[in-house]
Amino acid sequence: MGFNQVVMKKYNVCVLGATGMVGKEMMKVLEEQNFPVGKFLPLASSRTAGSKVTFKGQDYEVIEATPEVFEGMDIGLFSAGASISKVLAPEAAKRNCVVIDNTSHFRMDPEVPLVVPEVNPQALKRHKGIIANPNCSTAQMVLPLKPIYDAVGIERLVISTYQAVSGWGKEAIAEMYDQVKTLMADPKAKVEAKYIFKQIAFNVVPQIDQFTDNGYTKEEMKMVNETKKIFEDDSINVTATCVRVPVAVGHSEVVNIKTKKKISVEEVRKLIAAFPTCKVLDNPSKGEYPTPLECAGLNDTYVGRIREDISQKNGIEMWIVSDNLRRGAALNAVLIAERMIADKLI
Ligand code: 3JN
Repeated sequence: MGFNQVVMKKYNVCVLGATGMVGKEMMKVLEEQNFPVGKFLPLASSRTAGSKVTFKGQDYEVIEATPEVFEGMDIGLFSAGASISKVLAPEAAKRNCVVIDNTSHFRMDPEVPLVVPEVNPQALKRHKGIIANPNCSTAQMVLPLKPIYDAVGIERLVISTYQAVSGWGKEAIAEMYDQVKTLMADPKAKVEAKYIFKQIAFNVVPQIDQFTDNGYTKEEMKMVNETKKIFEDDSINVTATCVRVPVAVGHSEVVNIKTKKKISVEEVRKLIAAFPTCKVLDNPSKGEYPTPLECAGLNDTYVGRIREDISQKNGIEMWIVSDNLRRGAALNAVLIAERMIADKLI
């Protein structure tokens, strides 16, 4: 896959959060997609500014992000945390640098489009300089749901996620491996849980982000609210339970869908297989279904275990797996930029 423009215009691109996992993935995806980058500027907060990154074989020093650095930049891919985006995204937008923001800060702002380009590209037209990238779990889920929504409508979604530790940053991955190492040496050892809420090695943790007043976590409420916004449909009933599992990269989701009209499993398989960037890997007789280990490093979203829900009318059950750092973050952001260029919105 690559991005070939008819006119070889180049765009000045900055990546804010260049030393983080998603920022690094953004640079990798820009390279792989052959994105028409003119000037490149890796940015970070004062904490990590000064370190070095490599982009397209060239070393760059990471610059501290201040409002002035966005002068002359065309596109800013932001992934340095919600509080940083809150301050710097409007500053960048003011300077005609279109911001594609991977944090939660602007996602539910009615003035800001929340976009998965294969699902709701039309929302980009309303942009005012800032576009929000959905939460990783939402982004990968709405892709295979879209053709089902269009064909038969969706009444309710019951979601259970199995989320990789990389969603919580590189420190969380290190914590998992450290705990595994310690416990392999001494199964009775007490390990410290600093980043994930409880021990993640040989465990699963039903808490991602903080709890809210209704008993759901923030991550769960992100899935509920963002799904409705992306489909522009508040009538979809959504409930979610988000669980951290000891996987490095790749989020998995069980999604139970109650459709408005009946649809067969065969039809669902066909619709998803025909949808861009989705692949069906669903052959129970051969033991074929996706796992996060197999999907890590890949761009597509994989769907398996598609079956009729035997407990209700018009119910479909499926298993959705994707690389959370790519589809859920870096790739989605770059695809938004590509789409905006193709639609002459940048
Ligand atoms: O843990 C995960 O798998 C996803 C985490 C996402 C996340 C973590 C900290 C802050 C977000 C997000 O993208 O919603 C945020 C945030 O921007 O609020």
